[in-house]
Amino acid sequence: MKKNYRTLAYIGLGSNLQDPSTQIAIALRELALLPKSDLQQHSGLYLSRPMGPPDQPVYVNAVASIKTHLEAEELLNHLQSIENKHGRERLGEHWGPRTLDLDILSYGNKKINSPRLNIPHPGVRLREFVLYPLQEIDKNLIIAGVGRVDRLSQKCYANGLALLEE
Ligand code: A4P
Ligand code: MG
Repeated sequence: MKKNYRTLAYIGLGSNLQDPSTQIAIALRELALLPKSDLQQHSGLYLSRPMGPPDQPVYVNAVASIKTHLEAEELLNHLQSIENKHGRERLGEHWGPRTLDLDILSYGNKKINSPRLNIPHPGVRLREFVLYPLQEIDKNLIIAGVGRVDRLSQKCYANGLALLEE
């Protein structure tokens, strides 16, 4: 029998190379074209200080929500092929610069710890460039096993995070 329930998933987008705002704007259009999925909402674009090596350009970050019939691993495959289309190179530097990074922040209420996936994403509770945009699109959001996004963002230093004008 065909499965007809859909999972609400949140995706984090980040870029700090090759015109980051355009990379994110294009990626949002690509998320809207994912198979078996509907884009629900996306946040504005935020300028954020690099987490990790400081000698890299500032980031543009955003988040989006989708409703999807894709399994989490299938969704990851699609997100990685979008990253690759944006010329993503993996040069081995931990938290180094990138044209496009797409992370699955949460996938319904599921907890997944597999060799390819950690869900909820372990960085959610600590990252201003994830929590503030999540709060923008859903101030009542609770991420299972992580907590209420409004409370977490209150506790999270904004670190100069700035919403970009349209
Ligand atoms: N993986 C496991 N769980 C997930 C998940 N929930 N979503 C695995 C996506 N991927 C997940 O990712 C490495 C592997 O993580 C994947 O193959 C997948 O199987 P990657 O994209 O190749 O490498 P990465 O992104 O460099 O690794 P990492 O440690 O996940 O980095 P993050 O957490 O993505 O952070 N500063 C600012 N201001 N803004 C940013 O967006 N991003 C990073 C990268 C560093 N500094 C930043 C930002
Ligand atoms: Mg990543």
